[in-house]
Amino acid sequence: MDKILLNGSWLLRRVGDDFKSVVSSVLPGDNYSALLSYELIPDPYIGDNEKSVQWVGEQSWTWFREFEISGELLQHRSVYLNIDALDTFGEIRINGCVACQSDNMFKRIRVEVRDLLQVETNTIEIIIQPPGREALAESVRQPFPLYVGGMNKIPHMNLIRKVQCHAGWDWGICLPVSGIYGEIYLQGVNEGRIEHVYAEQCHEEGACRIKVICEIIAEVEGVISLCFEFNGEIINKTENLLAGLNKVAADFQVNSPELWYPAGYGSQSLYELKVSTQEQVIQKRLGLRKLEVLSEPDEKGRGLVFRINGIDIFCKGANWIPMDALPWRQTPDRYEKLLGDAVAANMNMLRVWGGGQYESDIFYQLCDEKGILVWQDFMFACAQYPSTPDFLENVRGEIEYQVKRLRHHACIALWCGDNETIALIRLDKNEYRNLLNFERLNKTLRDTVSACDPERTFRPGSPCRGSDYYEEPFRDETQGDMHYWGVWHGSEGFDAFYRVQPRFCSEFGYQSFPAQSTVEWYAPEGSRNVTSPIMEFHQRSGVGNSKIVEMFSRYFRFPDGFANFIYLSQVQQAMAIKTGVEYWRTLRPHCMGTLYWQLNDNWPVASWSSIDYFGNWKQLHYHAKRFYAPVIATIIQTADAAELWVVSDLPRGFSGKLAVAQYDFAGKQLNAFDFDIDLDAGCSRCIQSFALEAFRRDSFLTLELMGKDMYQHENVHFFTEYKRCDLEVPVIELEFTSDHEIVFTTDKPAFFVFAELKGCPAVFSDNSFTLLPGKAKKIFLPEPAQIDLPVLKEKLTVRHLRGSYTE
Ligand code: BMA
Repeated sequence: MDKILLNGSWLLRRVGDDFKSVVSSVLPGDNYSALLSYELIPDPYIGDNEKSVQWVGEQSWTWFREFEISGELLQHRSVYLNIDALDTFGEIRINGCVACQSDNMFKRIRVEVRDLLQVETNTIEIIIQPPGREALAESVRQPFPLYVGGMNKIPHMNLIRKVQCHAGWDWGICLPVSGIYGEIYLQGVNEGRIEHVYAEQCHEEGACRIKVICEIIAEVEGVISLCFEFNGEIINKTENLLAGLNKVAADFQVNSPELWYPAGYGSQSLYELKVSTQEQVIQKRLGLRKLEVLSEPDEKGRGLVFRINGIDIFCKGANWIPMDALPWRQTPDRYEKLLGDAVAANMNMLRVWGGGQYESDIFYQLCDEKGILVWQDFMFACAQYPSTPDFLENVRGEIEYQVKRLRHHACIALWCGDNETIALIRLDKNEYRNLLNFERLNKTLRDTVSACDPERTFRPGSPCRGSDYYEEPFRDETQGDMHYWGVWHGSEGFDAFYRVQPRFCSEFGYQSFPAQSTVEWYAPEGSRNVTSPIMEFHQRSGVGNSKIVEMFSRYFRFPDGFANFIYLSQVQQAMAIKTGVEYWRTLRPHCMGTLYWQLNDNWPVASWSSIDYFGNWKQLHYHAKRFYAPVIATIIQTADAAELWVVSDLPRGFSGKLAVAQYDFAGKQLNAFDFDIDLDAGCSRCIQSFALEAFRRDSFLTLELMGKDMYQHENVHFFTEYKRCDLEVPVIELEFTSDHEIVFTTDKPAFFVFAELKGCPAVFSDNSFTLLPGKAKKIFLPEPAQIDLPVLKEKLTVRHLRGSYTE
């Protein structure tokens, strides 16, 4: 027996309580989730329960369990304890003796414990201190005050190495959880312990050379036998080890490799890698691809281009935040679903945002499998961070561990220092001191990346102009990545997107409310009004609701009632992001990426997400599927012209037909134009510029793109704000042709037709679409809904724009 898993059932007790108040806590897991499963606290996501559960985060907690070991394990020269993540300030005791202490949840714990163990029954106890108390204590040790930003509810959160949004955010609940995540085990080794396995790739014409590197830590000098297996080839190595860190490498070559591509560009072939000693086996999967991140100066400034296997990728995606504020609920099936939803909306990149967490292995494995490139921030966001020697050393260990853990993943495209911390430097009059403070930490990040993963690019932060300098990061359209918040924080109209031409927009967003059923879940009857205290409690942006309402008044007729308010907020959000993305896609190759803020929620809340906490696709996500499609047609409307554009991200040519038709609101066709389309790989072209005066304002255009290979894309354009259009009242009829197929017909044009299944996060084949008279629309629930037809009919609600107001 070389390895003993300690995951599973532990006992949890509040420090100071007697043994009667023990509950069982399944690890990996957290204290809030354990208490919730015993109904010792109310569900923090409902109503304003968050307020009444803060005490949990203010206490110290002890996890305890017994385990048996055999004499055989103790025969090993070394037995170490592994804990993938301990959140955060913990002391680990084995049989009553302190094994180690922790202060950084982003660092793996590995500690020698053989001398603390005994044959047969042992005890392990992990005591975790309240994070807020530790943060406060840390603040006293700082040489000068650091600006903490406005997002966290717990003071000095920036001083501790814990998920920053555990203390709340402008979309996040404040739940200062404590917990233990990932794998917890004891491992016996005689020769040396494998710390990391990663690989370097060198691509040449028709072949790829792979150097597999195995890092081993030995307690004392010795000899190790290692077996490397890759692509059917086996290399055995016997090496002398010195005490401390050793590296053993094996070289492979794959001729005519099946290359790994991001989604939409080719397949995601993965090669199995296995490295083993007598006691340890490490298995990984490698995607072979040539990754280049280009930011060379050009005539406009400096772009940001991800080139994979020689193809310049237009990065389409969103920002990713932790999937749940309760870590216990971050389960593999939810990762699978959410990442599947990203790919289903034609995304090929996600940015793991710096206020959250380095994700668990399953996230990156799925991104490898699904072809999602990962822009990986390091975990610093919206605050100033310390640069004391202790802090830098702590962070250096964290970055080394995370980079070596993750660097074998084909999906990781970039290491990025932080989210928006540079911007805060100017908020303080001590600009030089703060700049030096920033640079010390950032240099530590950069130096650690170049030592641990020299193959990849490091950028100091997001946004920033380039790898080596950082001034004026937010509004630079000529260089690097940009966070554009003019629409939303800047209260500009959607046309403002047309006045910005980013090289790569890594953040821009617009808020909406979650699905009706989600709102009803957290807001009890009596509070279903957007400005009721509970609804405002589930809106964490102080300006959120007023911005939504104010923008309604610019574009829409005011909605009737609560349900239409929620519905219209989603229409508005979808229109905002669609406007930005479609315009910026026409700018390629000037602009080569759009990642909207944000893909997901970590609790049920009004936010910028396109998928709500329960997995319901908001209307934005259905629009994303269309506006992120590989080939699109769109109208860019200027002061006097309606420009018809087609954009293709395909790595090969595209040919097909584009049918443009003009209708009035009664559904009468006024005009029709047909175009033959022939596009080169990865290009954008203005097909025609129509004089705007040629079009009546009380009409709309439909664009239907049909490729020779059955490819289809549809779009709709209005010439003026929706509120100025006298839409006719449509009568929409539904025919249920099976339990997962519905045919929609209408007598008048209907816009943003949106079907929802109450209480069931079903994803429809299409939604939030335009329905025209004489053109039936068939919608599928992808899997047989497993709902009886009568129940399906009862649970289905259908809304549309004209139905959201009376007149
Ligand atoms: C961005 C993010 C987050 C924030 C969002 C909305 O800049 O980095 O910090 O949640 O804005 O305000």
